[in-house]
Parts: sequence; structure tokens; C-alpha cells
Amino acid sequence: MLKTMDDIMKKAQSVRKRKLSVAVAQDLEVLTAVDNAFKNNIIDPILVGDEEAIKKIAAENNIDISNWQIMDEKDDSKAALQAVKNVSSGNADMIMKGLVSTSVFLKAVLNREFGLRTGRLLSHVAVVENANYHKLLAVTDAAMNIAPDLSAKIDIVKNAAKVMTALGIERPKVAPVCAVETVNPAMEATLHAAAISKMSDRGQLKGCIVDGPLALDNAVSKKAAEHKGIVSEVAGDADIILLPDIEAGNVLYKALVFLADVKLAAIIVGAKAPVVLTSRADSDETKLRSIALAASCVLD
Ligand code: COD
Repeated sequence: MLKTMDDIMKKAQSVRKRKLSVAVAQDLEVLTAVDNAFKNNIIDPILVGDEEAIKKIAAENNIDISNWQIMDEKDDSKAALQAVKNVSSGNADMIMKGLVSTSVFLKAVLNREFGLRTGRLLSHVAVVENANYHKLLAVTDAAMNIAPDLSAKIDIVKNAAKVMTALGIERPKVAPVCAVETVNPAMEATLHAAAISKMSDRGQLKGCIVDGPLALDNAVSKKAAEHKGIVSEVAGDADIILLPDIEAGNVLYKALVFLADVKLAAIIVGAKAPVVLTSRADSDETKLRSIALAASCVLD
């Protein structure tokens, strides 16, 4: 079982080297992360974007891109689509969002003709290493599905469980987190949480254990759960936090990045190939870890 981000880096270095297609690559953090992933033998890049700007940033920051393939495309939407096409045509194994808005990038990923659709739901999974928690923790969905209904949440759970299983966690424990740990008909998220948990009890969700609603404190702290008298296999030991919607997901993600001392990696799963999706404000270290997480989750 992988326990740290270093473990994820090591796993990414131990598997086949991936070809990474980068959409709108003219950004220092993106190029630094790609350079480090290249030097760590995790990927060979194809950079799509404004070639002149890419070369300028690389030259100013001593990043040697002389052996990397560059595809010149100044328009962001076209660059995102070209980066996607590199994967759907089989010329790359995974794709990464660069200096482009998430929705423009995701629309290219979902493109009907050239996109990476599989017929399944695509969703965002962030994996976090935090000194205050005893293991890696996945947070989903902070960036793709805006207001998932019950069936979308079931798919979001399945996607996150696949990621954690790829990291060696046999039956990840899923906490559907709400504002309260009791079912309140006025809070729809608690109804979703209860329904998914019952499906889990009845064996309708394979490969993971779901129990909720839980509040965030009792999902990650046994003490908080005991204090409230909650008896649950998941409470205090969650591997996956399922958030009610993109607002809660994104706020938790940004709170972890900006207010806590965490190491984080983020990808989109459910597509034909792993998608590295970090926020433009994320550091090059987060982007590097995200490339490593994506490489660790490609199933050969
Ligand atoms: N998985 C699979 N297919 C999907 C998904 C998904 N998660 N979302 C949409 N689709 C398919 C639909 O079935 C449909 O066929 C087509 O895509 C268009 O669907 P719409 O009209 O609902 O979606 P779009 O194209 O308007 O937007 C899809 C986005 C993913 C771009 C949208 O949901 C979005 O903007 N999400 C939030 C992105 C964001 O701003 N994140 C900010 C945090 S970083």
C-alpha cells in the first residue's frame, strides 16, 4: 500500500515511461513540473501551445527543451483539442492541463469527435498527504462535476475507489461528507450519502466500503466520531472523502493547498487516459506529483 507522495513518485518511476501531451504549455510551473517528471524518467513530453512563448520561458529558466516535441498553436481551445487528439490518436498516453481554463480544457477532453469519452462519468480526484492524517486521503470532486446527482455520485465514488485501489488500498473506505452526520431530509446531500451507504451495505458497490453521512471531523478523526457516539468502520479512517458538490470540493481543495501543510496530486479519471488536472495557481511540485499519480494509475 502506498502511504506517501514519495511512494507515488517511486511507483511512477517503476512503471513504463509515459508520453505526456501538455495543453497550453507556456507556463513556468508547468514546464518546471514537466522537466522534473522528464528528469525522473516518468514521462517524455509533447508540448502544445505558443512555441515562441514556450521557448522564451524555457530559455530564461534554463529548461532544456531541445529534445522535446513542440506543436505550435497559439489559440487555447485549439491547443487543448490538439493535446487531446495526441492521446486519442495513440501518440500520447496521458494529457495535462497547462495555462488554460478548466472548462475550456475539459470541453476538449469531452469533445464528441476526438475526445477521451468512454461512456462513463469523468470525475476529479485529489490525493493528499497530510502530517495530521495517518494515510493518503482522496478528495472528490473538486473540479469537474458541478452539482452531481445520486447516480453521478455513485460513479464519482467508483472512480475514486479505482484510484485508491491502484495505490494499493484493497477496499477503500469512503465517507460521503455533509454538514451533519445524521440524515436530514432538508439537506439533499445527506439523502445521497445514506442511499450510497445502503447500496454499499447491500453489496451494490463493489471494491469499497461507504458509510455516511459523516461530517468532515468524524470522517477523519476517531476521537471526534467517538465523541458523537458514531459507530462506523469508515469514521476516523476514511480513504476517500466524497463532497456534496463542486463548491464544497473546491473550497476543501483550496483550503488544503493554501492553509494547510499538505502534499497534493490531482487527476481526472474515467476517461480513455489519465488526465492531469491541477489548478493554474498550484505549484510545480503539485503538478509534478499529479503527473506521477496519473502515471501510477495508467493500467497497462
Ligand atoms: N463525464 C462524462 N461526460 C460528461 C461530463 C462528465 N463529468 N460532464 C459533461 N459530460 C458530457 C455530457 O454528457 C454531454 O454529452 C456533454 O459532455 C456536454 O455536457 P454539458 O453541456 O453538461 O457540459 P459542458 O460541456 O457545458 O461542461 C462540461 C464541463 C466539465 C466543462 C462543466 O461541467 C464544467 O465547467 N465543470 C466545472 C469546471 C470548472 O470550472 N472547474 C473549476 C474548478 S478548477
